[in-house]
Amino acid sequence: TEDAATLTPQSPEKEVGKARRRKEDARLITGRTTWTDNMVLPGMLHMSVVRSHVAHGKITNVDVSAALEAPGVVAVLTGRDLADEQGSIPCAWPVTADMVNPGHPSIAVEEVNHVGEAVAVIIARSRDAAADAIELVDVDYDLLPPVLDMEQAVGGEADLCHDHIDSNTAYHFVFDAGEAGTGADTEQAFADADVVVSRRFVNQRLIPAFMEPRSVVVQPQGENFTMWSATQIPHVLRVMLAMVTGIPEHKLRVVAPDVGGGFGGKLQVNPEEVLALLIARRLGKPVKWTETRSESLMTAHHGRDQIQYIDIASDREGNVKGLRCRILADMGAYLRLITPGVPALGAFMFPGIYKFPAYRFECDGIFTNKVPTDAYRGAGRPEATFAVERIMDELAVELGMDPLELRRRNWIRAEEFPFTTVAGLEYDSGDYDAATQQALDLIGYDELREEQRRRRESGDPVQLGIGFSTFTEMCGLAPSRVLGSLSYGAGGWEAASIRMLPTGKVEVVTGSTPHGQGHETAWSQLVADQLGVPFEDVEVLHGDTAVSPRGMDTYGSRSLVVGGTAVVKAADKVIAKARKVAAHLLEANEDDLDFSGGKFTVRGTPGTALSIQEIALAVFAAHDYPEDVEPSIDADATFDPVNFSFPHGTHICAMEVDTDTGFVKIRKYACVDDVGTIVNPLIVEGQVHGGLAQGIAQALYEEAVYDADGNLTTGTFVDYLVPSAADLPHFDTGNTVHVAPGNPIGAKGVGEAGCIASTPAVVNAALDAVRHLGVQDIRMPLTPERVWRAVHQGGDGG
Ligand code: MCN
Repeated sequence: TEDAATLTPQSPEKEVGKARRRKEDARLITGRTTWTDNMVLPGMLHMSVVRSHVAHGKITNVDVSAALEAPGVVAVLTGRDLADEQGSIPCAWPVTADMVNPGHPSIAVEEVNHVGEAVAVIIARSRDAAADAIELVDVDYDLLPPVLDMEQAVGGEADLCHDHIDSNTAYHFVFDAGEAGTGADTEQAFADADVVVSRRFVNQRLIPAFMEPRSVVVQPQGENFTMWSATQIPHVLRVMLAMVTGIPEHKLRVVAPDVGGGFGGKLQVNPEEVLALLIARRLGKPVKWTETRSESLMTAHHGRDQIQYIDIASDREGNVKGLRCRILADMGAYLRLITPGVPALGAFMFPGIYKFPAYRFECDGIFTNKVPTDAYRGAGRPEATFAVERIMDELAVELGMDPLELRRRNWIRAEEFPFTTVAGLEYDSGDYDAATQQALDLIGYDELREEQRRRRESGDPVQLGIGFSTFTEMCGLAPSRVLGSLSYGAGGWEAASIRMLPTGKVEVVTGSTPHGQGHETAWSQLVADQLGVPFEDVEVLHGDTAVSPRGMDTYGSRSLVVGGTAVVKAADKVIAKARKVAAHLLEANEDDLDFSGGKFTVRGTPGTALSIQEIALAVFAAHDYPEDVEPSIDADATFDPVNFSFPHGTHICAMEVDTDTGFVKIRKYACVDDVGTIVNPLIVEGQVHGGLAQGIAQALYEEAVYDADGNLTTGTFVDYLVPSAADLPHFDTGNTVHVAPGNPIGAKGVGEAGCIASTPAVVNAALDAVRHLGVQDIRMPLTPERVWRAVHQGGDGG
């Protein structure tokens, strides 16, 4: 790694590896903190949004006169009123040079392209007054036919999603390993293969469903503006807002106070953020907007939504020969921050952990008159993992092989790392055999197979299935040069600063922006070890562009690998600075000083010691420091690794399927993840649990459904089924540890792993239970009705 720091634990009892309870949790759980919606500013006005109830139409008239008369209403603005200043929200990831981008207005001017699009905003003295006036705004539309089905959208006679663009295809992205020089010719590989299995998988549309709804407050102060927003990306947001509104970046401060979850759903530049800023500027008053839960489900970006045509080629012995993927990816109506890049990122993960000699990936990004899609936990990698882990099972069935045996035959062996895949990625480290063996032991595999056999033989209406997912993923989204070559505008490096305060306490400023991941705790553990100071003496500051001016924020399970390493590097610099002062104070040569447990000692004279915390005070209060040193013990650092990190794991699900009712029940779930060095095992386990909940939810419960007119019919939590803890099984989790060579901590990301891995394990388990009844596929989510139909009527139950 370029200019890597070294992780040198100093305290006698190491903090890294300790299952510390999260120091931020008391305030997060009790709510004794500032969420954006808690903020009340003098003279603050409230914004509500009038939204389109049609999926596609020309706006012929917006009558705001009645709303303007309503009590408490201060202003009502339409798209036309804001047309000159609203700009277009940019898309930061144009995946091809000829990608078609219709632009993304914050508020519709001429035309609406999905239900829920903003057509007017109301500004009132109270939130209730703003909400009540919504129904007083009359909007007339000339209806246009909505484009809702991707396969129809690319058919010959299709209606158009945007009538000023003559196709519904935003881009056609191809990765061909033969052409890239990373693999053999795919067509030839398929022509020469003994067996080819082809499947069409539907990876359904999901809603991120974070706990805290989106919320924004803007305070104008002369030419300056402060925005508080429940966002994952205050740094990126500030840049984008400056570009969209023309407000100079240095006049704009963005603060993400404590944020109640994001899962990729708050990795966005929201139209409402732009609108609140424009209106605060126009009226010279603070403005707040907080969405309702239904607004959130209907208008915050969605995730996934791919139709996948997957072909796998193999010889009779089960040695895979090639993989061919053709993807239709639903963009929704607009290209938002990284909409087009989500499936393109997945392109590199479809081969999974297997040694495919040949690989071709093609993806069409399709416009539909639905809310745009974008990142949702895993962003591109769950879709890829689902496809490859499902098709491996299908091939195993075709070959009459054990699905685990097929995987073993084809996966990268421990001694082959680092391994360059057919997609051109260099996987860093791991041992798939070891993780799998541990997972098999955890779940009690042999007994489960025995039970499966008994149930099958006795014709038990409740059948048992066992499903595998042996996955890897690329995370620690960083290597700037790689991301730059993919035209990816975010990610990359991360920054950190450390300041020793006079009393010896330590302030750590990080560019990452936690919204539930526990960085304050983990970063404190890193710093406590590096500087040899008590864990409690470290305070971690984040999420405010005035406090942490440089940062790339939190997504792509990047924060520990990239941001944590920047913290370690800053700590090394702090120690180097303190060493100079220590040499001066101890009247010794710098080279004769040892630093351990937070103390400098002079080699050979063990009695003389000075702690780094004492040095901080000496510099501040006694003004005692050498001439060539600045009077502060602080340092800035950035880190930009040269590769991604590649956590991996084996997930096994044992599932009961009641063939009479279609009900499924996860009997056991075991997973062994390898995330390299673990900084905090409690946080890691929590991250895996949360990820599993979301991955299992895709398999069993969640789906965003639109009706034939383009209305979201799952617009409440009654219809969009987010599981609670009671719906989920006990998880048996374990770890193997293969350190990541690309960062000094040796860590790999964990924030998305559970979500990426679990979905195919669950679906494979359900299919394993009922294959002998002739079932080939069941469409997600596996509702009782679908399972029952697949068992009793054939097809995928959809
Ligand atoms: N960690 C560790 N040892 C490791 C790896 C990670 O102790 N080997 C710890 C880290 O110190 C950090 C946490 O685990 O406290 C997650 O670290 P990391 O994998 O670096 O992921 P990020 O912090 O970058 O978080 C992003 C990731 C993503 S992409 C989504 S989506 C997601 C997730 O985190 N959204 C979440 N987890 C979430 N958890 C909560 N509560 N809320 C969200 O919105």
